[in-house]
Amino acid sequence: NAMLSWQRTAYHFQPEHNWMNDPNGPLFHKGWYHLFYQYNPYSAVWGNITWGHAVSKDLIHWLYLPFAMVPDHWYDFNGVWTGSATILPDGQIVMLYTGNTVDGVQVQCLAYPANLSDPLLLDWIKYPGNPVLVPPPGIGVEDFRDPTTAWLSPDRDRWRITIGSKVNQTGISIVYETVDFKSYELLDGVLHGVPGTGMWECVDFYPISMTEANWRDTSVNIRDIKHVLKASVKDLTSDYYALGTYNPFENKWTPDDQELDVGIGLRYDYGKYYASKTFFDQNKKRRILWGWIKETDNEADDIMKGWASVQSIPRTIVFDKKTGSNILQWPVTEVEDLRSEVVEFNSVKLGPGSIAPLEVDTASQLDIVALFDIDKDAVEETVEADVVYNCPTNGGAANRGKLGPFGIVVLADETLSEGTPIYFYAIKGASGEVETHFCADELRSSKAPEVDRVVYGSKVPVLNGEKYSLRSLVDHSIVESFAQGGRTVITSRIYPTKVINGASRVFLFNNATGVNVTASVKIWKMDSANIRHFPFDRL
Ligand code: DQQ
Repeated sequence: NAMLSWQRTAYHFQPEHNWMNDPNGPLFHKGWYHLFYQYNPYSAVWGNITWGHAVSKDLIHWLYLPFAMVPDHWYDFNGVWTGSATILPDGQIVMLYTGNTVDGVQVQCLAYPANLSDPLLLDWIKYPGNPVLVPPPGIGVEDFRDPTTAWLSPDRDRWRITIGSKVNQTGISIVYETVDFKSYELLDGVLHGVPGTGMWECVDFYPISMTEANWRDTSVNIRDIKHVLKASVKDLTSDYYALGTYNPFENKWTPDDQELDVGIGLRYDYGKYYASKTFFDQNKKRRILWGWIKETDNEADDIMKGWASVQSIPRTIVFDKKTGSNILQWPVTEVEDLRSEVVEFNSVKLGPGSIAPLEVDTASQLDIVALFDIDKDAVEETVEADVVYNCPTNGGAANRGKLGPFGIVVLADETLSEGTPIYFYAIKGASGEVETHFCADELRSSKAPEVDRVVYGSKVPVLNGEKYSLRSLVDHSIVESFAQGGRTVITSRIYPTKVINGASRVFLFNNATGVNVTASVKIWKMDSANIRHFPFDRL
């Protein structure tokens, strides 16, 4: 089936065959970036969870390695589940992961590389004393998983980790202290909890510098630092984060803004994105975020394709100094090495209700950067009654307002019978304030019968003097879109039926009724990444 094979991505990481989910234990060691991932060796649906393993020099081109860990002990017989790596000051690598036991109990297990001098870290030893942690009193045996990277206690003589759980419907993160990663002490209270959010999976906890672009390792805790707490909220299948302050003496993290707490406030990504994990890249002094992007077609198609899921392009994370209230996510600069031919469209005028095709051939692998200016006088004169806008429920790009929507349409066919608009929608309330939303509309993305077709999105801060700016990475069935330098991000899985290689189109549009828009766009064709098996025979 040509359509199904067209959907395979060209520069996003995915295994050759079968099912993949969460990224696990990312780390940099002796010149190589390592990615481990939840993997089913036998089929394109979830099960038999094993740790897949791949390495890269640049986070873009990858070499598949043999499995790092398989479910072969009583304590992980039902799955070698998600875990994280910690690099100790002496260079040792500690891997903690969740084992799902023969009886379906979630326990934490320790593993380490057999040979640290091997840059590929091919062999992993499971600690003979596993499991190192079992669910504590009061915690359900199926609600105790996904240990984080460890950070140092204030005296720097003990390590701390946190593990996601829930009590009734309150999502929580539990903290343990350890010296040797073999025996642990449960700390009083919880790092944080939010009522009503349910089970917290894949908790992540790390410092973010408010002043420096360069990153700090996970253990730093000084004044110009905030801490990010992220939970993958199972009931909402979404990754929520919040900025806050960590008090290590009290074992407490407090959000900056109660109303933007974990699970009720900001999301890393307003599209399809889950079970993410960061690591500190000591090679380039930056924090990098990985995330799992699930299919939104149906299981039968996944089985026919023979694969399911991709990983996002790794993103750097920094604090947004301008707003002070969010992080910025941006594709690692290495992805720009895949850019080849570029086409530029400068100052394209888009009157209300207009659409302009952009001459780009083979539009299925692209890096698009677009800037939009809207007519200031028209904005001044616009008075809207107090409009409430919400991307998912306001009818997508066909719904016209005075100041939006305007943006791009990707993965479209010539006649626009299929296409996915990525756009801004500005509204001016009675107060005079302009509020902007960033959305991705899948309603007409595919004529296939059984795929999700939703509108994603959320608000995005657009500050005085800023243009509206977006960047979209298009790679066959995935589009990752970043607004205002990465303040709001949306990942879409799209399954066009009309677009076969070479025939896909990009359009600019302005569907606002009351404003002229001027657009400037740069579009790079993206080469395919080299993702293949490690050539052991040539060693
Ligand atoms: N996936 C893993 C769990 C984790 C979940 C199992 C999140 O450890 O909680 O494959 O997607």
